[in-house]
Amino acid sequence: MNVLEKIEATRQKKPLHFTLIDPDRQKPEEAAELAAQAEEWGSDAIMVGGSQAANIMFLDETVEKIKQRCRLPVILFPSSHSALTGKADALFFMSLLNSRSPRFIIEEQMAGAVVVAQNGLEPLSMAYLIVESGATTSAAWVGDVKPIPRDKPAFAVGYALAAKFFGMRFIYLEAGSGAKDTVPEEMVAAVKKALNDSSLKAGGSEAGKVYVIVGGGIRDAATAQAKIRAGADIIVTGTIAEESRERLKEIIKAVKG
Ligand code: 1GP
Repeated sequence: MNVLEKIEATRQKKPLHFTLIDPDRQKPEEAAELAAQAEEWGSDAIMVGGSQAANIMFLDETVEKIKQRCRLPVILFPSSHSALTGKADALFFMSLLNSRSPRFIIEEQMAGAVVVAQNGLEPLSMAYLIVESGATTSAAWVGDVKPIPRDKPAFAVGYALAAKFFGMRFIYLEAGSGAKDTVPEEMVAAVKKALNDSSLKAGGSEAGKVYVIVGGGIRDAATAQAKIRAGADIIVTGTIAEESRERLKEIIKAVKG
C-alpha cells in the first residue's frame, strides 16, 4: 500500500491527524522521539518541513532518525526544491495557489520534480492555501501570499474547486504555524460542501476524492474537533508538541475519536 492508499483506507474509518516536525527546531534524535510518541498516541503520519529554508543536512538526518524509531509514513512538507530527501516516503507536491509569486506556484515545483522522480518519492498533489490569521505568519511572509480574508469563504471555495479540477487530491487550509486565529469553521465547511457537490463531479467519476487538511494554531482538542465537525479530513499540528505533549495527546485522541 502506498501512502495515498493508506490515507484513503484510514479516512474511510476516521479522520486523520498528522504531526508536523520542523527539522530546524530540535535535534534529529528529539524529532525521532516526538515521532515515536505521536505514533504511540495514534497520529497517522509525520510531516517534515518548515518555512525557513531547512538545512538539508538536518533534514536528511531528521528523516533518517524518525524512520528508525517510527513506522508511520514520513511525508515531506517542502518550502523549496532544496528541502527534499529521498529518505522520506512521500512528499506533498504542493502549489501555494494564493502566492503572488510564480516561484511558489510552479517554479520551485519545476526545479524539484526531477529530484522527486529520481528519488522515488511518492508525490501527493496538494493545493496550499494561506488564510488570514490575525498576524503575518512565516508561511505567508516567505510565500509572498495574498491571504484569503477570514470572512470570504467563497475565495477559498474558488481555489479549492480550481485545484480539484486540476486533479489535486488535497486542499490544505493553512492559518500558518503558531497562528493567532485558526482557519474559520465556516470556510472549512464551505470548501467541503463545494468539493462534495455531486453536480460538480469532473467526468462523473467517484475516483479522486479530495481531502481537506486544516492546520495552523490548533492548540487544544476542542478546536481540533470543531474543524473535524466542519468537514476537515486531516488535522495538522506542529507547535503544540513544543508547548505541551499532554495537549498533543488530547488533540490526537479528539481527532481519532
Ligand atoms: C503549519 O499548519 C501547520 O504549517 C501547523 O501549525 O505549528 O500552529 O500547529 P502549528
